[in-house]
Amino acid sequence: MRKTKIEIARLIYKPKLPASLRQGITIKTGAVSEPDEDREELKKLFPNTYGLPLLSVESGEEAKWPAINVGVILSGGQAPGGHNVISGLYDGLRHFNSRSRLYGFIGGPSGLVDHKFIELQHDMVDECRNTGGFDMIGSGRTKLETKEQFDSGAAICKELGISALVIIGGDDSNTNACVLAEYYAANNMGIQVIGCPKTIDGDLKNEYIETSFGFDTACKVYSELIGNVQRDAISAKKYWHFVRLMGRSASHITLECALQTQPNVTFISEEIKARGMSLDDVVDVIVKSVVQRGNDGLNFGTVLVPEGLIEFIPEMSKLISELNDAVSSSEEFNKLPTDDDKKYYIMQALSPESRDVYLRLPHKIANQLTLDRDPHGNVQVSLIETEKLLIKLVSAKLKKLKEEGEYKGSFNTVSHFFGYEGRCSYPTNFDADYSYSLGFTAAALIVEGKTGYMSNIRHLTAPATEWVAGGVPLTTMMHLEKRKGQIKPVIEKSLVKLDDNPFRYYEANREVWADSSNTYLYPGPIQYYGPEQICDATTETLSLEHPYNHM
Ligand code: FBP
Repeated sequence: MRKTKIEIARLIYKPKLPASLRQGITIKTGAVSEPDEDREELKKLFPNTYGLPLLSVESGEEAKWPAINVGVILSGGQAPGGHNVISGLYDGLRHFNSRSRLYGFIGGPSGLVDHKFIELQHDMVDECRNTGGFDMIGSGRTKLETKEQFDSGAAICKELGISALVIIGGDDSNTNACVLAEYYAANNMGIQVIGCPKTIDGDLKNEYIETSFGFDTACKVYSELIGNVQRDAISAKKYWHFVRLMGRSASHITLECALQTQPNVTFISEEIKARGMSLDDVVDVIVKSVVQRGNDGLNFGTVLVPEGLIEFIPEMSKLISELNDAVSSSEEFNKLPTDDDKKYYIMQALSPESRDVYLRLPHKIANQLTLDRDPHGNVQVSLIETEKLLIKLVSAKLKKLKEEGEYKGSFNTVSHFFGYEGRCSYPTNFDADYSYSLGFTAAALIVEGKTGYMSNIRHLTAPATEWVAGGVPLTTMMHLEKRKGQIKPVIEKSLVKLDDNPFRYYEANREVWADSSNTYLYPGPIQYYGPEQICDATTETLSLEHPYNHM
């Protein structure tokens, strides 16, 4: 089959591993670790996997490790590096015992439940090394949470002689991995479960996990595009570009792209919520920059909008929740014959404040809020074109300011949504090395008989040879949270913290980025070959959170 030059080159790239994983290994047991909160409740819920020690994988003697059959599952949205976790796991298992076998469950967690699998052979793994995408075995969003699913999984594991599962996913999938590990341990089913931190959103991180794989690559792809758009804007001098960026709820991607490109205006949803900003306040931030720049003759600029913004604006989140209550389970609503009837019904159901917000929304957005709903009947927030909503509202304000003689510029806009463009890119060297190391570490944890752990690599801003491999008990990252009205044990989703270095850097600089100074940065495309300081550098976020001073 025909391949591009970059694909051919990437297939033979050898991902870098921490020095400790190169030969024999030994697992060093650290302190017993416990979650920060809800200890008693979690101890009761996870009696077999609670209170395990932190582990580090260190260099050791070559030994005779057992041959093991392992199953691997990709869960949730694509993230660059998924294939490398699998190739690292495959190579790791065979490094420890060449008779070990690896099965891939097809189409995500449902593959385990429905017994759809494939044995991964050497040539299949070789075909996918350092490539983007999850097409090797596919992914899915089925949640593993019921006893029937767990038992069905155990049955196929028994049939194939599988004694360990690796689940590659985000916070929810690793929460499920934790529950599965406990269930198999409690019932002596002889199946270990190990998780790996995946998601472009960057919201699976904590005291133990520095970042998820995929975030580095996705942010670099988006930042290249934003930089290119900025260069076009400053060349043509006639458009304001509004860019909505993926990231279901946390704004890590948007913050990282802002740090890489220095656009005129950036919104961080977590700040909007913390400051209780209204839709009007948000619009005013853009208007201020547009007016200042326009009056200085600069009728162009860039605005970054996180995908989840709308749900973090208090009045919008109230409106969305009232809409969900009003329409999600209402048969009466579903039977109404016309869109106008539906709108009338909604108007009656809303509180006066939410009705007011709803009435001020442009027609198309109001429709997206009420008529486009998911299978549960809830508003599909991710489909809302927030960037277009902001353009409309900003235009209306500028028109008024122009009439009052306070604004002399012109306001022409182009809107973008960058999301899928970044999820399947060839992983950067960082993501290729990191995800391969995560897979290899998972193999080490498995051959050493561990279960209920997340594969973990630390000191990620150091050169890869100095990275530290290990395992964190999944229960250590758990806490209790209300989900759909019920208290559940979950791994906490990490939102942008307003007192951490990345946000503080952005906050300290944003006024200059917004004014007429034109401080754009142009990161350019991802580099795979060349000087290490360019090719292996990771994100601004990670560098600001974990400055390299480990040795
Ligand atoms: P994960 O949390 O599963 O990694 O997915 C992240 C993400 O890419 C979000 O950024 C985005 O909101 C969502 O998936 C899109 O989902 P879908 O693939 O179903 O369109």
